[in-house]
Amino acid sequence: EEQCSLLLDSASLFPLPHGVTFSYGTAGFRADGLKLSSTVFRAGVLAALRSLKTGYAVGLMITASHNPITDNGIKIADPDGGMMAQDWEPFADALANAPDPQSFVKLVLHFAKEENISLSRESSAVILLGRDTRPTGESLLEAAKQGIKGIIGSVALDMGIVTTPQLHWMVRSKNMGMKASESDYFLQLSESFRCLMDMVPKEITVKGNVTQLVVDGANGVGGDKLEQLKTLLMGLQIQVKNTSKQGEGILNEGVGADYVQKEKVAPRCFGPNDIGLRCASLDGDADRLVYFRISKISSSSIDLVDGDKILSLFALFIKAQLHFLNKSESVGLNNVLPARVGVVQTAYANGASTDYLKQLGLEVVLTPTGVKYLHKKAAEYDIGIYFEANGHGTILFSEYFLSNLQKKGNDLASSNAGSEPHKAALRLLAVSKLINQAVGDALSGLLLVEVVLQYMGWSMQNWIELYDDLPSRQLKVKVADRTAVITTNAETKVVQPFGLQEAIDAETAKYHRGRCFVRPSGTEDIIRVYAEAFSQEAADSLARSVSQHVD
Ligand code: 16G
Ligand code: ZN
Repeated sequence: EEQCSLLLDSASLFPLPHGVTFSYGTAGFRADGLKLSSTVFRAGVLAALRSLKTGYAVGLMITASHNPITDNGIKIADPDGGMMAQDWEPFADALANAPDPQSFVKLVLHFAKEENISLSRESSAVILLGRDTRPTGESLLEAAKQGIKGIIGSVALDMGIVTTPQLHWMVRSKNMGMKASESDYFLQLSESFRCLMDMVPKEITVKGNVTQLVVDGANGVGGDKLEQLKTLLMGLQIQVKNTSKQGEGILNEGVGADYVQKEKVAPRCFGPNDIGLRCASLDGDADRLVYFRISKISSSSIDLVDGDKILSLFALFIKAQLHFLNKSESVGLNNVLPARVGVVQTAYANGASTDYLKQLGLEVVLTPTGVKYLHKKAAEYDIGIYFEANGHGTILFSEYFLSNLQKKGNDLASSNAGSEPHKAALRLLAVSKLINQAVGDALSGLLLVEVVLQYMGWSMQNWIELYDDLPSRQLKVKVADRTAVITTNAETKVVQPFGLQEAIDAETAKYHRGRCFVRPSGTEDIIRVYAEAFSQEAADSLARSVSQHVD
């Protein structure tokens, strides 16, 4: 009764805007920030229910990532720090689109009953709130708090302005009974980074300006956080540009990882002074990371090091450590710690990267686009490394493997301290603390890249030359109804409309090393076309001709 009238009253304060349909989509609700109050309020209620259902804290992040500054969005982090379980998405959609307060409350009560969620005074939900730097963030945060308050006994903990991965990390850490503040996050990253740096072999001579890095903060939250983090780091000189300080520029406008990766150009505020340097770019909420180098020939063109190449660098490093760890002459065969390593990519992964990873002897699997799919797959392995070409990714370690690794590390510390296997165990343990276990994290990813480059003694050039990307082209096609295109096999094959896949196959067959797929975007009202071939002209032409079949 009391619960019912409380919800009804507060829901009335956040009327649904006219003519918009909300969909939880690939990465939460996204829309014009001024039209999102009702959605965010309702997501607050949803988060409280999710916390009640699971018995743990959940997260609520207000961000629209790499999208324009006027957009905003909201997504829920589950107790393990990952994305909200997919089986709750239909309910999220229903809640967000309930036409009036009455039907909204009815839905909530019905769902709570169905899911056995008790809405009594005794139960209490905990929700960690975070937002990025968008101007609509502050008022949307209030709407979220109202939604949380709408469920009796719920507590909102405001984490302030944070990166998306920081919030996911906090949720995970809190639920694991660990310290979970921002300074704990910085401490964990900087300490595990230092531990890895201390174990960089001394004999390795570093070629080129290996400790110098210039970072594009996308005029978002990531640049500012990196400025804070870098004061705790030794052995690395980081210059941050586009930090969102007054007057520097606008969030995601001509800057950021999405822009750099899709347009293959340098972000704003990068120029002749940066030619040849190792540069990195974060996206607006710092869950994506790409590297690039401004070419010596023309400052408008860059050598891009995308998520695939970051993944390849990490895979190489992990593989080397596992090799040292299991060197039979030093540990005895029965002492080998087997690890099932899996690499997870999407259809957007450059074909050259997939070839490279397979040639390393790694198991490579594809999933549909979207972190929720990659993450889930990667979690099936002892060590699962996943990356989208756009720069979102991380390395997951299973609890089982980590506890064995810890044991093995302890054994080696007493029997063989300072040996290669011992160091390898310590390195892997440090990586598991440095790299975000909840979600892809540009800041922790950046630190791992930097330490691995130093470990290998690699310059930017060495990394770029790991393999040559096949030329590719991405196009968008506006269609009346994007849901008309249905795909299968991790989005590599079209099943509907009938005949489209045959047309794609026929076009693709015309090109040496041709590969092409189309899929409906999960974030925009368009169909995306991706094509790859032996030359840029061929990739362009393949993408163009397939686009005409989609239209
Ligand atoms: C979202 C996803 C990203 C994916 C992109 C695809 C998360 C956290 N983010 O940004 O992983 O690559 O959508 O967008 O899942 P699209 O469906 O429009 O191509
Ligand atoms: Zn993002």
